[in-house]
Amino acid sequence: MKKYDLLIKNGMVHTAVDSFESEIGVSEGKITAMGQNLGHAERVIDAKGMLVLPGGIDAHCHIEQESSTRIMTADDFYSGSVSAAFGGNTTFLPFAAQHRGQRLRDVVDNARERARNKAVIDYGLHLIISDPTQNVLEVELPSLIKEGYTSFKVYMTYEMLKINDGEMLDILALARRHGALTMVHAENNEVINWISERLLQRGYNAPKFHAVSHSPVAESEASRRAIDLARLVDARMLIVHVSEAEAAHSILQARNNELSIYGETCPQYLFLTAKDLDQEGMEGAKYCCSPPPRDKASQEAIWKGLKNGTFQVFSSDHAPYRFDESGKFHAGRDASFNKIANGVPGLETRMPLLFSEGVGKGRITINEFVALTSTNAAKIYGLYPRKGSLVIGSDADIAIWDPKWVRTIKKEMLHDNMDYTPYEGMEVKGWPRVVINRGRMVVEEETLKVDRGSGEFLPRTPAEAGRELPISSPLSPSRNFGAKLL
Ligand code: DUC
Ligand code: ZN
Ligand code: ZN
Repeated sequence: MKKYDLLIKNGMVHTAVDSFESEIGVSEGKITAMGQNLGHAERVIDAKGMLVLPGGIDAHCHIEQESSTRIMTADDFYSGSVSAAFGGNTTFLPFAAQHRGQRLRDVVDNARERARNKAVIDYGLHLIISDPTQNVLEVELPSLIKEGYTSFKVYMTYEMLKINDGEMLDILALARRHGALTMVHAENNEVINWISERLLQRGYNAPKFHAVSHSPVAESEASRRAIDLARLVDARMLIVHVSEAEAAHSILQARNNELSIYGETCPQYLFLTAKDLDQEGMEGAKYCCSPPPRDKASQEAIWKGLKNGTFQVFSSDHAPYRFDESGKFHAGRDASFNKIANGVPGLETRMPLLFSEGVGKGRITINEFVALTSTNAAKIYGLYPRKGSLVIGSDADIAIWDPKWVRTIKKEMLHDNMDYTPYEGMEVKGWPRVVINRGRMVVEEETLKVDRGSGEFLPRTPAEAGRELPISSPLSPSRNFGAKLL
């Protein structure tokens, strides 16, 4: 009699808190046993020499999404999810993006329809809110939060997306009442516009000036302001894609003051710099994202933040715009820096890059790697313990990593729908060989094994229960305090 559908043997299991030898028994998509000599199974995987990790959760990616200037991302829910899977992910969290004038309900229905027959791994959806009308705040958001859309991103920059401080307070207060989480793109729009105007007046149009216009001061000021607004109404907030030292410092300071402020960073702030934007012709457009890559000192500050508890989440911010008129050059081949589509791809390379440069080079432990790429996102975004760990009862979302697999990143080996990768030519050591989602073999022998549309939508739980979940980091988890204003 076969006891399990699947048994993983001889591997070393690593979670966010522990490393231990254990077999894993899987039945009907769940982990049903862990321990030694578990018995027989329909299918046995010998993971000798491999690392058995929770599947990755990419908590920030833009998939089949129209930008505010109505450019469609190059990846749909099929290519995006396939690419994510080949990079070790079993869950991803793209956005349902509201543009001004749109009903949130329509936006969500549309995103659900786009994902339904395409995603090959499990997915949830964050919202993007650009038009917080009374109806959005009083009717649509409360009911969508109850249905499992428990987090939303707001922008402090981009003309067609940005909200003002009063609107941010409305959203934060609403989020606090309903146990949702506000994610903030923190850059001061006025600062960016002020610098951009002066650059353009002087004829400085090249891609490299994107990094000049998006000054670190724009990011640090907006991050501080956003944190203060959250403090005022005692709301949880996650500052996304942090690129530089001062914003990172503000987050850590807020956390040390027991505010429920979380921080996210991304590969582009560890492995790229503003120098990448400074190339012949328009080549630098490939690296234009916001905030932009900075300098070596900023990279070091971001590495430090991954270690000292500033950042809980490491996401890709995959925003795939091809190097052609459908994407980067939607405003023309010789467009000035402020008209180039913002974003870099990174779903598939996020974890291998951090594994190789972080774990492989001793900057972070394997357990910190698991926390940053999977467990903390599950906790913060209401998916834990179903996702994000390897425990009895959780979904069998497992990535079996070969720590010795050396690969040179090349566009051709990736599975997204992009025509470049910013990490072309980088050598990495360590990549997942087998990726399993709810017990289904998704990737094996460098081949996709599941059907289009076989990923499941994940409604998420609002935070009251999740609010106090300890986040793995050297520093203690934050706890809200302050006036109960609301
Ligand atoms: N910046 C964003 O805010 N979103 C997508 C990509 C980018 O560069
Ligand atoms: Zn953003
Ligand atoms: Zn983004």
